[in-house]
Amino acid sequence: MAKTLRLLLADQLTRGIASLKDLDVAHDVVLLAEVMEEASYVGHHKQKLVFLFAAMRAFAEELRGEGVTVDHVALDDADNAGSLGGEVRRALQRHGCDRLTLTEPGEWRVLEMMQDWREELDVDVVIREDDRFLCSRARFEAWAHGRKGLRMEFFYREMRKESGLLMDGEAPEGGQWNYDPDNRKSLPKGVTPPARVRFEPDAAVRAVMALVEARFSRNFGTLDHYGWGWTRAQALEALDAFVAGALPRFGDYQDAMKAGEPFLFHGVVSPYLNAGLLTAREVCDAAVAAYETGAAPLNAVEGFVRQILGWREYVRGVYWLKMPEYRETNALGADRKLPDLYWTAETDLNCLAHCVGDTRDHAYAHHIQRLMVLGNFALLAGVRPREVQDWFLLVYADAYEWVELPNVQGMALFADGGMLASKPYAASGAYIDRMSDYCKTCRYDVKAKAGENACPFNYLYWDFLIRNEEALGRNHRLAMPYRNLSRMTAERLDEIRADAARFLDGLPATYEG
Ligand code: FAD
Ligand code: DLZ
Ligand code: SF4
Repeated sequence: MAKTLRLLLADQLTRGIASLKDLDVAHDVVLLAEVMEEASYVGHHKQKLVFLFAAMRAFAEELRGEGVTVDHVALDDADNAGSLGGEVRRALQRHGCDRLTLTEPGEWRVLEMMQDWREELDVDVVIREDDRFLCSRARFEAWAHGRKGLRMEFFYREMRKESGLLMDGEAPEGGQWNYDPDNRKSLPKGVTPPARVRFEPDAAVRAVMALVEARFSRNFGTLDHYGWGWTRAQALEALDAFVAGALPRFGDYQDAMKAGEPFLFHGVVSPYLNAGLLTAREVCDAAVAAYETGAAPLNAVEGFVRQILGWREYVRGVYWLKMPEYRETNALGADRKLPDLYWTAETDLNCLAHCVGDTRDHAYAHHIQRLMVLGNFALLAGVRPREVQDWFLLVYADAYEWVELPNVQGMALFADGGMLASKPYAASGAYIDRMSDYCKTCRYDVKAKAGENACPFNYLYWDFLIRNEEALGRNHRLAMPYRNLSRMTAERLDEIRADAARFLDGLPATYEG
C-alpha cells in the first residue's frame, strides 16, 4: 500500500488545502517542521515566529484529533535537521513513505528548493497548485498577457464578475465598481475605534514564547503586547469581531492614522489569512453578508472586499509573473542605506516614530502607515530596495515575499518603473498632516517648507522629484508637481537640495539588519 508523506508549511494551515485533499488517514503521515532555515532567512519579528510556531503546533493537534498521523518536529528537537529538505528526508525514512505530496509554496525561493527534491531525495514528489487563492497563477497570466500596464482596478473588475461578489447581475452592486472617493476621511475627534480582539497566550503558547526569546533574543520586536490567536476558531472569532465592530466604518477611516491606535477600523486579519487559518473567500463572504443584512454600508464592504479580491490576489499574480527579476528592480537607482530609525523608532519625526513603534510592539501597522509613512520616507530618501524589502519582510506578522515584494517594489518604491503603480506614492508632510494627528506633537513644523524646523517630508518630496526628473519628468500623472518645480527659482531649488542633503547626511545608518 502506497504511503504518502504530506508536508505542510507554516503558512499552509488550512484543512482543505490541496495537499490534504485525498489524505488517507489510515496510511499517510502529515509533516509539520519548525526549522531554523525558514525561521532565519530573515530575522523575523518575534511575534511572527511565536504566531507561526504556535499555530503549527495547534494545527498538528487538531489533525491528530481527527485520527491523522502527524509528525510535528519542534525547533528544539535534538535531531532537528534545520531545513525543510532535511526534515523531509528524515521523515521519509522514519515513516517508510514512497511519495511526497505538497502544495506549492508562497515563495520563489522555497519552490526552487522543492523542485530539486525529486532528485535529491529520490522520491516521487507531487506539487499541487495552491487553490486557496481566488485567482490561479494561470488565470492571472492570461489576464496580464499582452497588457502594457497591469492596473489593479481592471483585474479587480474581472474578479468581481468571476466571483460574483457584490454583483447585481452583470452590474456592480450600487452601480459603481469602486467607492474609494468616499473612503478618505481623517478621524474626527470623538470617534473611538473598537478594541482589538486579543487572545491571552495559554501554556503552550507561553512555551513557544520562551523558545523564541531564548533562540531569537536579538530579533526585531517585542512580545510584550502579544495578542494573536493561534487556532482557526480564534481567527474566526477575530473576523466576526471585526465584521461586527469595525467593518461598518472601515471605508470611512481606511486611510486615517492616529497616534497610539495602530488597528483603528482595519480587519487585522492578514496574519490569519496568509497562514491559512482563514480563507480569502470566507473573509469576503463575511463582509458581503454584513452588507446584505444592512449591518455595514457598501463603501465599507466594497473597500474591504477590494483589498482581498483585488489587491491581495493581484499582488500574488504579479509576484509569480515577475519573479525572480522583480526582486532586483531599482528603476530610480536608489542607493542609500536603510536609516537606523527603522530599527530603533528613535527619531524626531513623530510619524515615523509612531509607525515604527507600532510595528515593533504589534508586528502590525496598517496599510497607510506602511505605504504613506514608512514606504514614502524610504522612497523620498532613496533607500536601496533590497534593504527596504528585507525590512518589510521581517517586521510584520503577515509578511511573506509573495505579498511583501510587489507592495514594496511596485507600490511603495516605484522600483519596477511603474509596472504596478502609475505614479510613485510620494507625498509631503501635508498628506500625513491631513490623515493623522502625528504632526500636532511633532518637533517639526509641517507647514514650514525650508530650514531646520521644517517637516523633512516637505523638502525631501521636492528633492525626490528633482533627483528623479529624468525617470519621472514625463509621467503625465506628475505633470502638476513638475510644472510647479519648473516655476521655482534657482535659489529655491538650491535651498531644497541643501536642506535634503543636510537632513539625509545627518541620518544615522549603521545597523546591519
Ligand atoms: P485591512 O486593511 O483590514 O485589509 C483587509 C485585507 O486585505 C488584509 O488583511 C490583506 O489580506 C488584504 N490587503 C489589503 N491591502 C493589501 C495589499 N496592498 N496587498 C495585499 N493584500 C492586501 N500585506 C500582507 O499581507 N503581507 C505583507 O507582507 C505586506 N507588506 C506590505 C508592504 C508594504 C510596503 C505595503 C504598502 C503594504 C503591505 N501589505 C502587506 C498590505 C497591507 O498593508 C496589509 O495587508 C494590511 O495592512 C494588513 O492589515 P489588515 O488585515 O488590518 O488589513
Ligand atoms: C515563515 C516561516 C517560518 C518563520 N518558519 C517556518 C518553519 O519553521 N517551517 C515551515 O514549514 N515554514 C516556516 N515558515 C514559512 C515558510 O517560510 C513559507 O512557507 C514560505 O515563506 C513560503 O510562503
Ligand atoms: Fe511627520 Fe512632518 Fe508631521 Fe513631523 S511634521 S509628524 S515629520 S509629517
